[in-house]
Amino acid sequence: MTTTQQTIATQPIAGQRPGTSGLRKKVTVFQAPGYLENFVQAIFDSLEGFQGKTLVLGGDGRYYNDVAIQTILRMAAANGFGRVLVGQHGILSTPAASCVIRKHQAYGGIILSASHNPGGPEGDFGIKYNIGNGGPAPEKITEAIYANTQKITRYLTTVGADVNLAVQGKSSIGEMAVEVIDPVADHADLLASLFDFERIGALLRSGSFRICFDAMHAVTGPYAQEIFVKRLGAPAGSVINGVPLPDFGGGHPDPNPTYAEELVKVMFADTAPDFGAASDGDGDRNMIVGRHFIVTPSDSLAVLAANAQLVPGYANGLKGVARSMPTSAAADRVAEKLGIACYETPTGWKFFGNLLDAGMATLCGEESAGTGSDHVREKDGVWAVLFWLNILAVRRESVEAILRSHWQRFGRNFYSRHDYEGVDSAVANTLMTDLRASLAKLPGRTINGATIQSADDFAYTDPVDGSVSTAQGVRVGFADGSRIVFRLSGTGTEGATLRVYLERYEPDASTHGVETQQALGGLIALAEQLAGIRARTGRDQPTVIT
Ligand code: VG1
Ligand code: CO
Repeated sequence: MTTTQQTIATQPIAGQRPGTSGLRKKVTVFQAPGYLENFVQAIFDSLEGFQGKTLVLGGDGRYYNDVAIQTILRMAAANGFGRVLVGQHGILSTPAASCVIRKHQAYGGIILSASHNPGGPEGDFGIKYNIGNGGPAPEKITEAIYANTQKITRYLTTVGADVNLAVQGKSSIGEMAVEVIDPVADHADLLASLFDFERIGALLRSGSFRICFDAMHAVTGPYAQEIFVKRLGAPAGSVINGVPLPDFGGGHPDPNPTYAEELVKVMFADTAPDFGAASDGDGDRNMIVGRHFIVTPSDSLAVLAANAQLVPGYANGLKGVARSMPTSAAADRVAEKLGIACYETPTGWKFFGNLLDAGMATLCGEESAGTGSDHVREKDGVWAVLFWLNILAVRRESVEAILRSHWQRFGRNFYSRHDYEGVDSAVANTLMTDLRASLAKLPGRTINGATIQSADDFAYTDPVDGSVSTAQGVRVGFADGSRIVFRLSGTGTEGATLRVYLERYEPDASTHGVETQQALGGLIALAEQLAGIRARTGRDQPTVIT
């Protein structure tokens, strides 16, 4: 292909600081001239020694994915990459991209996704950079990228025809090779090496155990089809909303009881299947539902850790577990029984990378429905579903029975997250500033009969490289071990989202059946007293409760 390299003059664009997981903005913002190009060039300018090396490229298939991929291919060629591995149709789920980076020893990868945020021309778009271990770039790199966006003067690109992404195969842009790869195969093979596909397949084909996987018209459709239907033999109707659409069918691809309404309906019907699951826009989250029973993500992590020895890939035991700070301590209790370490990190998968690389943790999880292991360096939705299916195939008990016996053994961490979405940014920031200012005076105070034992703004020192991350969320701990955490989302694109995380430990099995919001009623009232959410935001209830 004939190509001409071009250097295009540009100017810094404000607001290109990556958040919890990459840069996320409205599609219309990304469509502005130079917006995507500036950020991509800022990524390349923050890297060293990639000349001639391999870049992995793909996204969740949302609106603008196809346009952005062609732009990035041209820029990668002009910047001197030797080869790009790009998913067919521009598709790669986030965990699959991580898998491909690792398997093909790429220099790094660019993933196009705004994950659980809605898509379409009026929706969101996102981009993030992953390093050679397959995981999200650490803060040191994301901050360097941001610094570059503030001083950028030019970007490099090439002029030439688009690469045909519809068919797998090799082509080139100038000196750079382009390989359009099967987006599913590498990831499916890796998962097949970890789980007992024979046993899971036998269960799914038995006719006495039915599953429903809701791909929410997002990226996991093809992965679920290949793995659950083709390789494991589940009946075709086991995957619903399996065709990826640029606008996710108008839905909100966030697998929680509010947005995965259709799955919840199926799983609470009289004729409900035995097991239900959903994943998000880019395939890294998972929601696990039993018959008439929703599993909270924090409990799910704890159950996986407690049953890991039943799964071939983890039968030799876990090196440790790690959870994000706002995730419940259910996993800590399992780790304690297993005699392994449990690490507490800030929100966002990038903080697990060092622990996984150093062999300090095997399983990681977040309360936001992310679970994963050292098989890749991202959370992995289909992996979590297979882990559950493997446990179910061995134990042959219902999801609910497994949870109830888990609580009996370890006690129950009642847990809920209340999100207030689209709050005025200034109001949300003042709320957090005021909370932070009140922290020093809180310990020792008694409110509504509850004594505050500790109060701080979570700071994390990475045990591997010593890097420090501050202001990661306000924590208020009570004398009975209960906890409230307040933080602002770093993935939203409209105003601010206030997240309030509530947790109470209950050892007494006779009260484990109490409805969660009721069990947390006292804490919900305390959160209101501490932060004044109603008066400040004008909201009398959260937008989403998970
Ligand atoms: C949210 C979740 C966090 C997760 C992040 C990316 O971040 O709380 O646990 O790692 O999304 O997930 P925040 O800053 O909005 O709370 V994904 O699946 O959207 O890439
Ligand atoms: Co996601």
